[in-house]
Amino acid sequence: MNRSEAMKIRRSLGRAKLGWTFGILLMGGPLPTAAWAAEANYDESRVPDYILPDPLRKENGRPVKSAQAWRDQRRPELLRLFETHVYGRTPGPTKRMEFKVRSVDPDALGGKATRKEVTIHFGGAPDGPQLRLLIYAPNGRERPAPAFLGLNFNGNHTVHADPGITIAGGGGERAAVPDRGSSSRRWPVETILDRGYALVTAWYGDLEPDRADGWKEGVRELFRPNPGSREFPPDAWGAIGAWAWGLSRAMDYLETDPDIDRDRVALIGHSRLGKTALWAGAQDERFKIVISNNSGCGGAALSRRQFGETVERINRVFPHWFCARFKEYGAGEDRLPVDQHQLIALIAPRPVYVASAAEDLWADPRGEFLAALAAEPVYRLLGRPGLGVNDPPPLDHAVGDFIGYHIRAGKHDVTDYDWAQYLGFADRHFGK
Ligand code: GTR
Repeated sequence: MNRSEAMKIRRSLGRAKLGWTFGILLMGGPLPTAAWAAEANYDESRVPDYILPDPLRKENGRPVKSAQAWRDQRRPELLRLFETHVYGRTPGPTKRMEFKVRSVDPDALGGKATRKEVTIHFGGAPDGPQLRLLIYAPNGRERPAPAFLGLNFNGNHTVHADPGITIAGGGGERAAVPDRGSSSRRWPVETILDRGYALVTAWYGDLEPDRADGWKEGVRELFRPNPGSREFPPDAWGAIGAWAWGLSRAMDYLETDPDIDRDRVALIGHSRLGKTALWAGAQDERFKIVISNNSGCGGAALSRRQFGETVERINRVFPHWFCARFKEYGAGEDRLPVDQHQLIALIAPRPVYVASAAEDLWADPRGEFLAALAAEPVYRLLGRPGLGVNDPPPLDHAVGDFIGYHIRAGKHDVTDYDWAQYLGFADRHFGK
């Protein structure tokens, strides 16, 4: 992206900022008060000047001008840059993988759905790492169902109070096993089913516990030439890579499930799992829609803006999420050979949805919008209309075609409003 384009984007967002701030003040919502939030920059005038790397052009190279050149050259090149500098390299499918259907209830949720629990075993050992999928497929349909697939934070039994769900998985960073249905507010299972979609979910901690030494117990260990060692090459994958890899393995299973339409699987993730969904969707083209809910730094937000959470801070607090080399950029985002708009562009021409929340300044809503906007040239090259606007929309007003965007009133969360937009977006793109 050249300087004038970058400046244009910045100017248009400069105007929008006023509207958002105004909205937040009107709602009287609390701004983040924790110490970490206080040290972060939330002042738009202190956002440094920056130039975004061009999604269509290698530094000092010629711009890619055809869909074929994008596909054959630029796309693989960008993927490699994200592997080398941000998320680390993802290995292939797996050494030995086995699907075991644990339970099927064709009469779940009062007859609305068929509930299935399927365990994917990795590495050939029954007590090795495994991913436990919970699947609800709508009943009374004639064809395989399109599906939403997303990892959950606290265990499958937290997405719905359904007593038939096996209690499995803990609470991520929390120790105690949370109650049944305790995250159900974020998973409108009945609504999803009523709209004709299946829901597939799994606890992210099955793939790797979310803590600095979680690698010892997760899938990354299966692939290391030196298991147990604390030495990681600079481009060895981090936990986000491992979680994303698990989503692809879930997809491997879904391709074999007769209840699921493998050509209409939408990937969804919130926050760190939104970062994960974007990285999984960038790598694996079997995901036909990718949805990032409040994914922020290392997700949909531009790193170069250093607004809210920064590369320095995310690497310090979550050293296990990214590859070791990413830590070099905490002291200089402008040296990063990529920025997050290029991650969004890697999903093109497939539909992608980026959602922000007005009070979630930590995730830099404006940086998320800007990244979506700056991914547009790739969609355009591939003949797909993107956002269709140059300025962020008002609160609670969804925009876009192949790139969807909204900024919802309220906090960092997944709400019914968010889901209503995602269901509409999927209806439109899956031709329902
Ligand atoms: C925060 C982190 C964010 C976001 C969030 C979440 O602590 O700084 O990047 O990922 O957690 O996942 O809930």
